[in-house]
Amino acid sequence: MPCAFITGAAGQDGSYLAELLRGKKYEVIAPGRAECDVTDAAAVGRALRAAAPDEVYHLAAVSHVGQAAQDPAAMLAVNFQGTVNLIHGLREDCPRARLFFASSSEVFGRPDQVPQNEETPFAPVTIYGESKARATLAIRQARADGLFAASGILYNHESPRRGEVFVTRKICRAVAAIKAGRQQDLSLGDTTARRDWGDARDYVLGMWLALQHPQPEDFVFATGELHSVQDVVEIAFATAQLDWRGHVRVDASLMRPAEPARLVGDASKARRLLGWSPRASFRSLIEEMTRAELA
Ligand code: G4F
Repeated sequence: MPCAFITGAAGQDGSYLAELLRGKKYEVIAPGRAECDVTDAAAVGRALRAAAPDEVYHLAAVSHVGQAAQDPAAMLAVNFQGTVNLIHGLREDCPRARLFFASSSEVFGRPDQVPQNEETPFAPVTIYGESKARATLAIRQARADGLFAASGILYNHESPRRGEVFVTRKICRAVAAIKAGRQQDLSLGDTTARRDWGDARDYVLGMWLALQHPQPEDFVFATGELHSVQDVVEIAFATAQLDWRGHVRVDASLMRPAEPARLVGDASKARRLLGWSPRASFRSLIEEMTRAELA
């Protein structure tokens, strides 16, 4: 039975990935933050020695871009230093294990190249993007040093398990609350902002496929489609048979000072080498998320 070690298993991606791997008859070791704080190098080493995993999925991160404003040092510590600690622990204790790192489209910032691929230069415009860019470079270095270390450059990916701070889930939850008469208004930041939104369940399959590939590489996982926050609003309200007009307010305090732009991915390398493609459509994903909240 292969053994997989997942950091950040309590999150949306970690929970779906653990289910996928258990379905494939893996033993899944999913330490909580208390058992394996990735910022504590000694704790990471102990956890890896005890688990002796075949595959490591490093998903633990401070993942909400807005959290950087509250504590940028913590974001860098978890997202960058945590990755360095994991690489070091693997090199010392499990050098044959395969490592997957969950990188982000935010590494590209506001790129001129559209869509982006694995060769697009990193130029982050947020602390979050910077933390992920630095960690992705550390993964590339570890690969050059002989570790099997792969990165998935993940574009936004959502599901009914998405955290409530992210805009898709925020909108779907608010629609259900408005439908039930518990809420009147939904305040949003920039509703013209556009993202490449996919389904988290497709993306965790990509993570697993990246580690089954004979070589460790970087892979973009994306749908290649851009949609606006306003598109999410219109689909979610329509799913609940509500008119969004009269409910949605734009609140300037929710606008982001440094907003990435034009983040749309070209996943043709993952399609070609891994046979990966996103199965879910944007519309069906937002409808499913809204129905889950209504239920
Ligand atoms: O849902 P979001 O907060 O996700 P964001 O910032 O794009 O980050 C997500 O995707 C990244 C990949 O590109 C990941 F690396 C990261 O970990 C995370 O998963 O915001 C999406 C868009 C943004 O343009 C934001 O400005 O929605 C816009 N937005 C407009 N009003 C809002 C709101 N976002 C939030 N969270 N809340 C609003 O009221």
